Amino acid sequence: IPRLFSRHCSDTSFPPAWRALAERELSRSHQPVHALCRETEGGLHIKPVYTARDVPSAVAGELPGVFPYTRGPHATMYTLRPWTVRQYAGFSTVEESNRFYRSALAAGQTGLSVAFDLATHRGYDSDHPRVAGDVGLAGVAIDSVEDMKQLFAGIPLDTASVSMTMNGAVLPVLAMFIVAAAEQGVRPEQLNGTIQNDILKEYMVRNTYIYPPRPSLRIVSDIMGYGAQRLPRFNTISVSGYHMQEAGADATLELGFTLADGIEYLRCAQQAGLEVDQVAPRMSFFFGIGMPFYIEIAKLRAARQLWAQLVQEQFAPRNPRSLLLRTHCQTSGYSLTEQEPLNNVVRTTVEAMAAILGGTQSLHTNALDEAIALPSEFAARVARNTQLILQNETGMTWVADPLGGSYFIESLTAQLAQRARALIDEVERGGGMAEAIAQGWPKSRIEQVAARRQARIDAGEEVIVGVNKFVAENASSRETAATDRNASGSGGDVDVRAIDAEAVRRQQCARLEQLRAARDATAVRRALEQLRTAARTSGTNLLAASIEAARLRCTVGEISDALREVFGEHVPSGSVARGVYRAQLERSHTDAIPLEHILQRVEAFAQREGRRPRLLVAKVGQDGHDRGAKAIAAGFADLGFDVDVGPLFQTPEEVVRQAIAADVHVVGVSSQAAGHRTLVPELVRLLRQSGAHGVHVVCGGVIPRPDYDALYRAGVCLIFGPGTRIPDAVCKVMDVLEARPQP
Ligand code: SCD
Repeated sequence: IPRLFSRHCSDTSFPPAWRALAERELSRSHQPVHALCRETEGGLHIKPVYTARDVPSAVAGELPGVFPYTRGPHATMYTLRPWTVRQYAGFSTVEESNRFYRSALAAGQTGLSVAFDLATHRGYDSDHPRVAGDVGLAGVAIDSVEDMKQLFAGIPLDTASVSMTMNGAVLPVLAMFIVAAAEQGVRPEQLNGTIQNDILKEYMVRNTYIYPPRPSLRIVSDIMGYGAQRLPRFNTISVSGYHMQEAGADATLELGFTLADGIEYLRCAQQAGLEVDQVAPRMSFFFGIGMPFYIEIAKLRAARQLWAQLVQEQFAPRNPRSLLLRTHCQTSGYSLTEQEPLNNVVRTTVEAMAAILGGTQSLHTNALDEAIALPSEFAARVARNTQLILQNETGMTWVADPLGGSYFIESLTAQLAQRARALIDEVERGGGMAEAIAQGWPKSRIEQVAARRQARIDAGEEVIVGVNKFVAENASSRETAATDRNASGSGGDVDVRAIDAEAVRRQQCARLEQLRAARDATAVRRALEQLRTAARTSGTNLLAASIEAARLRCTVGEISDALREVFGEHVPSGSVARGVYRAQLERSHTDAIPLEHILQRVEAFAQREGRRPRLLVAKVGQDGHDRGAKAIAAGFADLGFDVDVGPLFQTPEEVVRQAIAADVHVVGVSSQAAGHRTLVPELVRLLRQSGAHGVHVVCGGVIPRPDYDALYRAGVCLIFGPGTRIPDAVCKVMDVLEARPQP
């Protein structure tokens, strides 16, 4: 949190006795007491001391398990049952992931959480040409019920609590889960777990959508409707703020937009003829927990309070369970650094403590190597043990809401609730969250905050230990050029998990072939036709139709394609937050960045070449994580480049076509999901084949050091790891451009 002088600290903000003492202590540094007040980037005001006068009067009577549930959804909280240790995992094949889940449960994990690969997320079978670089990489590949059965082999689905993060291809995946359970002898009524099924935030930040918003919202309410009838123990939606935080949202934006999404889903369910008490008790939430410790604790408390009040006001439920906000939390991936990865254990522990003190129901703690690659077995064990230590060794479970009544935490909770409420009111006045998303303003507000924060980090105003301050002496430059490839960064000293993506894809393709040969082709055709008919007409539940299709061994791709034919596909519009990054840098007045020099260098290039250096920021494969790409685009544009931002989910051929059409100097590929290994070499090859020899390819994102050599050999000229300052990246790219022969 930056320390800023806050105009909101008035003379009456402090008790006179404290003020006198503070003034005496400050006299040596000639500072006023106001200098100790802070205003966070998100606009929260933090004073150096709090007293009973700062606590809203209503707080005194609040109890855990009692409206408005600020202090927790249950009266006894962890004293009766601690939070669920639920680590999000999934990689390569179903056999590998199944082995991992079983060993995690044996080692103390209490819930499962499945990560699917990007091909599955986007509703493609593993043999589809668009997903050649994505199968089995950022999660497990699922093509059919047979895969799903294997994923849970030996795991009894009537007792295991399973969360599945799926939004785009939510129908086939949930259907296959229900069928796999049935073939284990478990009825839908016995299933307990959660499906994410939160499509609104996909359009805003996460990008694993398939269909346009309207039919997607129908899918959400069909799933809630089916759940109300058949899945009494299953949470049919997990309304997620986590991804907003990862995309750059501050606490107020995350809280406000997430709860506004929740309200929109309840309205959707109501419009589909469901009662609030049929769906709200099985809605759950999901928040990200970053490093601002107190703010994150207050955020969870404010979330429960606001949700209970909003649902009470707008839907007047009869069942008090409809008012409970129950949540999963995940520590922040964005807060992790490639440099000195062991520091990440400390960061994750602090974040986990905030989630626990905030009263989460379920928790994922990130692995120390997640800024570098998919978690290794070792890193996953440390992450799990972090929770087990907190749960078993510290006494953190002894008391319900241990910070309840803290002057500061109660005051901060009230402040956050008030700010988020103002944002929710703004959304509601504009017609609700679906309308706001259609207009695009929540996304651009998050992107602006992200660009400003990137500038503050680049200027060293926000400290990240080992990255922009207290850098280890032996740490090399993070931007490693092809000519400097022996430099080993400090991120290189942990083993990373490598996945043989080609082998996974071959195995999945062989399985698909077998499946298609063995099933009843006529029944499959009929089931897919029924699904299309259900999609065309309202009133037939799409999950019920998908379950029948899954039972007959239709694949994820086939079910998704049947719906694509009727619903079409969502086409996102690209945006870049221009001007924000540079304005923040200028405000920072930092000597660390030679802003004028960089601008002059770019200008000189433009004079010489007759046009500005032009960069195409590209995302290849099904990797929709675009915070890095957006930050790069905003920063380069503000430092003088002409910047094109390519659409998401491109094939290498499509990127090459756009690069040539726009006549760019540089293609910058941002990779967060390991697709770079196959897709980037292919991209360079196609560029060369097209005769575009002068176009340079640079890469950035989560790229493990062991991959660097192969990328350089393939023709990539620069690789930028996490933590790279944008001005440094601009200078490196300018070095390359200036070294070219003059036109
Ligand atoms: C618990 N219970 C209590 C109690 N504590 N009852 C009385 N007194 C107490 N003190 C009861 C609950 O009511 C419930 O029973 C049961 O015990 C289980 O507790 P729970 O609190 O519901 O816990 P859990 O089953 O773990 O469910 C937690 C959530 C659930 C509700 C939050 O939705 C969940 O697990 N979500 C996880 C989502 C997830 O993993 N997402 C990963 C996302 P009843 O049920 O009978 O009431 C990953 C992701 O997106 C990563 C990023 C990316 O990919 O982009």
